[in-house]
Amino acid sequence: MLPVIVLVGRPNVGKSTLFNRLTRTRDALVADQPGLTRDRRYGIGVLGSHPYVVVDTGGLSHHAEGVDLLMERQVQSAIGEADHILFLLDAKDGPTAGDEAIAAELRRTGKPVTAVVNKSENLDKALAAADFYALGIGEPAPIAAAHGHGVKTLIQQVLDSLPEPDAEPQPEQRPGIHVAIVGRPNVGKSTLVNRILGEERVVAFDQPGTTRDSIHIPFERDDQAYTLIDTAGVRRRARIHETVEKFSVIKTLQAIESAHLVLLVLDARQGIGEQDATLASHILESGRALVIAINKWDGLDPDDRDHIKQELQRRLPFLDFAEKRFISALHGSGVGELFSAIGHAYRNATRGFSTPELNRILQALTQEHQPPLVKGRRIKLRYAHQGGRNPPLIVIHGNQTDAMPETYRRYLINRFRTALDLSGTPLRLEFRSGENPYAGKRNELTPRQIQKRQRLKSFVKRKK
Ligand SMILES: Nc1nc2c(ncn2[C@@H]2O[C@H](COP(=O)(O)OP(=O)(O)OP(=O)(O)O)[C@@H](O)[C@H]2O)c(=O)[nH]1
Ligand SMILES: [Mg+2]
Repeated sequence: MLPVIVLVGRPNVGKSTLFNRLTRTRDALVADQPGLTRDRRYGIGVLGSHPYVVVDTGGLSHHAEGVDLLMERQVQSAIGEADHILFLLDAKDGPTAGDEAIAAELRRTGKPVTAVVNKSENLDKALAAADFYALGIGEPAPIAAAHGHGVKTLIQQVLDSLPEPDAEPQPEQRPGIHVAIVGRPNVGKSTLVNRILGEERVVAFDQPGTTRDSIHIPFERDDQAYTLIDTAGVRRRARIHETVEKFSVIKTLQAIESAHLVLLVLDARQGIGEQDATLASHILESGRALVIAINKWDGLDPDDRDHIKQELQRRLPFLDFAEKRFISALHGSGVGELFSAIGHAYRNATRGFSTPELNRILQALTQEHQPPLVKGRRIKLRYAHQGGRNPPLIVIHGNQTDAMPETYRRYLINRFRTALDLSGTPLRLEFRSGENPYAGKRNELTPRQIQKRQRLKSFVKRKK
């Protein structure tokens, strides 16, 4: 499970500035998608290869100060789910009465807290920090969120201070395709999980330890192993009807992150709301393969069905890569088709592409539509190869690729997707300029050609 770092502090101390800095790399991957709404309060940050959840508790509480701010229900629930709290302070203001009130409350939570002294860029860092010792939170860490000073060190210290995860089996060790079932409360997640498991052999599963833990349930279907990651909370198998779910964005983010594939459940009777769009944005940022289940399809009249299909197109255009299945979790209709879509999406997400195939496509696409001119010089795209799986990543080497406009990138993504018949998974492109490892002396050989040549060379040597 990803560790959770929660940012708290008076208004205007720089929580959102720090949040944006920590989550920015992720955003960049899905830049400028039309229709994408981003919930700016929850995000994923990455330090080295260690992802973590960040929560910005500000923004809601524009008039609240001190303890009032911490009394907000959303702030309290974030603090409840935190592994570590960063208590932001303003170096220019020095400690205020509001800060002291928050400090006293935070000490009471018993959670690990670091006092973070922001806006320290033009100050003597040690002196700026010293002012805040009196809050009794321990040694304050000076940073300047707007400039990035001290931020990496701070996060490194926080991550290092977290207790080692338990010896329980890590999610990676559980068998098969890991499917996270996510959706806002009462879309029918629990009913769907019961439907799926009611029909299949359940091996065994863990009970959640804390409110934010999901349940991992291994099972098999048509000789394929799966692990369901159920975010809906504790259920009884016998009880088909849902009770009120304890919904947690943090739990959902963690489930998405630990899954190979996400099953997003929507409610055909409620339409697509703000919370659905926010979850959809998080899924897109994660890069996971995706199947969308539109639930409660039973008994809808044709007009309503048309309406929801249009809504999908209008509200979630950035998820058009995902396969959609219309189901009734209650009656079980469409659940079989759901699994064929899951299998299909997973296979596509983990497929390997040959370098010659990618280069053939790249050549055809750049011939059909040349990359644009930048300051009178044309962007050149020379060579493509696969850089990763789930999501598939295609790395394209060329010149001036930093200036690549979003429209041309989208053209390439869409057409690569069609050419590779790649539904069910996002596709990422990465451009690299001036570092084509196969360019120059070697005259743009593919890795395979290089390998062949080397083999030939050593063969010739041995003959001598
Ligand atoms: N000088 C300086 N200004 C900063 C720094 N970090 C943030 N600021 C500025 O402080 C102001 C408030 O920053 P925000 O990030 O919006 O603060 P916040 O804590 O999210 O505020 P609320 O959401 O209203 O509680 C903005 O004008 C920022 O540009 C910093 O490191 N140095
Ligand atoms: Mg803010």
